[in-house]
Amino acid sequence: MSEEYGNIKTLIDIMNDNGVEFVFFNPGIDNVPVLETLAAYQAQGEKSPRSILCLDEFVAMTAAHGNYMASGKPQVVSVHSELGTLQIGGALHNAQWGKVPLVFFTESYGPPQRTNWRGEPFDQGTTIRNFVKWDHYLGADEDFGDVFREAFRIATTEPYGPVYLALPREALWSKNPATSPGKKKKTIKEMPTETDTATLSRIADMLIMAENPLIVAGYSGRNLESVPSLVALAETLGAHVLTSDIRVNFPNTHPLAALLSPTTGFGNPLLGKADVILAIDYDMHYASPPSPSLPNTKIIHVDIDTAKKGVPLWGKKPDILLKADSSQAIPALTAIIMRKMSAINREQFQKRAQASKSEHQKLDGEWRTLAMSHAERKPISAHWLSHCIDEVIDDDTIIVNQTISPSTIVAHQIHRHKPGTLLSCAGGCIGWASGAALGVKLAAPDKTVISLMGDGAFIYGCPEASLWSAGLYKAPFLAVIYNNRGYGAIKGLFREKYDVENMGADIASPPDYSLIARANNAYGRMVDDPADVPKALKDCLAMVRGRQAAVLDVRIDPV
Ligand SMILES: Cc1ncc(C[n+]2csc(CCOP(=O)(O)OP(=O)(O)O)c2C)c(N)n1
Repeated sequence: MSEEYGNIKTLIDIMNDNGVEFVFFNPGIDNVPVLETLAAYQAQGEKSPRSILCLDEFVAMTAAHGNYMASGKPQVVSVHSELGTLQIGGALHNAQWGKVPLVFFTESYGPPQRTNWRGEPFDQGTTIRNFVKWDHYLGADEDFGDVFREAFRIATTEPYGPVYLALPREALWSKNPATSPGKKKKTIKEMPTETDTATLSRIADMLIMAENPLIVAGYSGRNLESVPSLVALAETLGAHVLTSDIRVNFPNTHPLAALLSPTTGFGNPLLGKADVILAIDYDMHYASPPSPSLPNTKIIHVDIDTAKKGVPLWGKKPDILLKADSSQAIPALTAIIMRKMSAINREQFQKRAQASKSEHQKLDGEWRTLAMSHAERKPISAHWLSHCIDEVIDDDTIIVNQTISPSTIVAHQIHRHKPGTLLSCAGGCIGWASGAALGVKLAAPDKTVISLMGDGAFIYGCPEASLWSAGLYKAPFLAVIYNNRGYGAIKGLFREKYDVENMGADIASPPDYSLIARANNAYGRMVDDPADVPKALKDCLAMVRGRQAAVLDVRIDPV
């Protein structure tokens, strides 16, 4: 056991206290003591997180993001100074939007007297300040353990988010003895947010009175028990639920799940019909509202994050804003509604639910019929590919999804009802799915993990780095590429908004992605015939179950 690095031993104690299981890292010179000490702990079977080498920092951050989504546990990322920090890039934006409780640290870089172009002292934290909850440079007079404990406290206080520490070399290489547990400052645990029953009672009244209530859920499914409790709330009210694809918030197989028709354009028409919208844990980030609500629609917003950093909700303020932990608020609200509603209400809500059931069956059938009608269509359609994936997966398979232009198709053709079996990226940085799948598989080794992405996303995601780590750490996943040979979403936008047909954004003569897989000890396959898709998927999954990662490059219809 390396006795020398006292601060690192303190750090390992703190990570153990916080339930950290992995340190996703890429080395610099100054995190060597961390890596060496972790290796020594592991060699001696002492409790410590496992270090996971990622050959690109983007993958380290993304794997941590995926690991949190599947495990719910705090994460640690360690990379080289400002250079590793810059390489993390957009993965940090994704972790911020994904509210990932994460501590990442680097050594500080360059001589202390270094300045920026304004002559100000160089401040490494400015590189990432817009994307974290807190950043800190460890000063000479500060206690290493105190600062790390504070970092974890901030990251794991709701709403969760990433924090960043820049550490001087002397702190990482310090040979002072570890801070003894007796000297440890206590972490202040915040009391859980108590649900405000008076406000819930007002919400219940508003929902009972509503003609067309609509529930919109963003990330409530991060608490797995919230899925059945949201089902109970929706069934009590006979209300539709429109869910984001970030998580399984509500099963898309449930008769009250608000489906689109395959022929409808962007935005769910139910948003324009609802007289009361109950938004739960919902961020509307830079995307514009899917469709405007009625001017008199009442909006109720229940969220652990009510500040929303100035992000508006459909451009209007909610009529009721309740800061609450949705895993407590949802069942509490259902109980109040059940107590308050009359026999007439009950009958009316049941009728509403019944009408939704036949509508749901009709719409679901339309999607299926459309997919089946594409069974022989060339090039392969995204409907057919998604339908084939739906046919081959089991209830426990975890879909890690960052499809862009086919996202609505994926959301309707792939059926997910079990909590935790669909994970998507809340942020906008493309390239998330492969690294996230690596992190998910490390958190859920017994589950089949399938990541879905476009060809653009596959390349942004540093496929060599994620496949390599998947091989080394026996964390195999299947990556399915919806290969439309270009940046479909951007092309679609230009076509629709500016009538530009050719903007030169085709990835014409695409790389052979199956060879990238093979170069990294993964199984690679390319399909361009719709008849081959089911068998290719099965073969890839057989390889994954045999503990080898796989990439299926599906040449789909360019949009
Ligand atoms: C890192 C990054 N670069 C650029 C963009 C802008 N962008 C948004 S969608 C998109 C196209 C992505 O292509 P692909 O993953 O193949 O999906 P497709 O649109 O073809 O379905 C791009 C380039 C982004 N969001 N993130």
